Amino acid sequence: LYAYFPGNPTWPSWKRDLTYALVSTSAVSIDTSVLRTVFARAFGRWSAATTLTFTETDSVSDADIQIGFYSGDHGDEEPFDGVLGTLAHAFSPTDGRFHLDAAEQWVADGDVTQASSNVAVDLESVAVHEIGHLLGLGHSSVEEAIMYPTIKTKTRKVELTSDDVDGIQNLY
Ligand code: TQI
Ligand code: ZN
Ligand code: ZN
Repeated sequence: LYAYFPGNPTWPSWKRDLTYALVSTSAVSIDTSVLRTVFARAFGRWSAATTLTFTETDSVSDADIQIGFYSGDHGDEEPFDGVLGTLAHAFSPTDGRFHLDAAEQWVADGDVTQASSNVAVDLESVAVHEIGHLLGLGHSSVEEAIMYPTIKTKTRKVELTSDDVDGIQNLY
């Protein structure tokens, strides 16, 4: 079953059209255009299940959600840890911070299940999970769910399950 954060924080009911900005991508070797496509696809999976919309903006200060790649200590209380371990984190509504560990071997297009490296991580899979947190979902007990708390490396898991959909539809 899906879960929420303590107190069930959500984006307010007057804000159903959310914006996001890519604020720090220089620490990762993926083209910005490719990153844009991957994040747009990940947000699209949640907008398809709700009345929420997500639009990329160039104005970082106006963006509801700020996405960036960082390594090690990066100014919050949760430093990244190098290859594997923590891959990314996002904060509950309405914080909007979504950070990814620049030390991971992110796969943004290709097929992660065919990667020669054992530490390749599928960017879209992690993004779909972290967007769930940004919107107010905690971790699910359903192993197939996007919001389940573990994922195997070299796995692509991007389709919302009925558990994820029930969870988000009961919030929005
Ligand atoms: N990052 C953890 C996660 O997103 C960070 C975290 C732990 C967290 N507890 C939390 C975030 C509670 C919000 C609320 O779950 S992670 C997965 C998964 C991670 C893990 O790097 O371990 C994914 C990031 F679920 F697959 F294991 C993305 Cl998809
Ligand atoms: Zn962070
Ligand atoms: Zn999580």
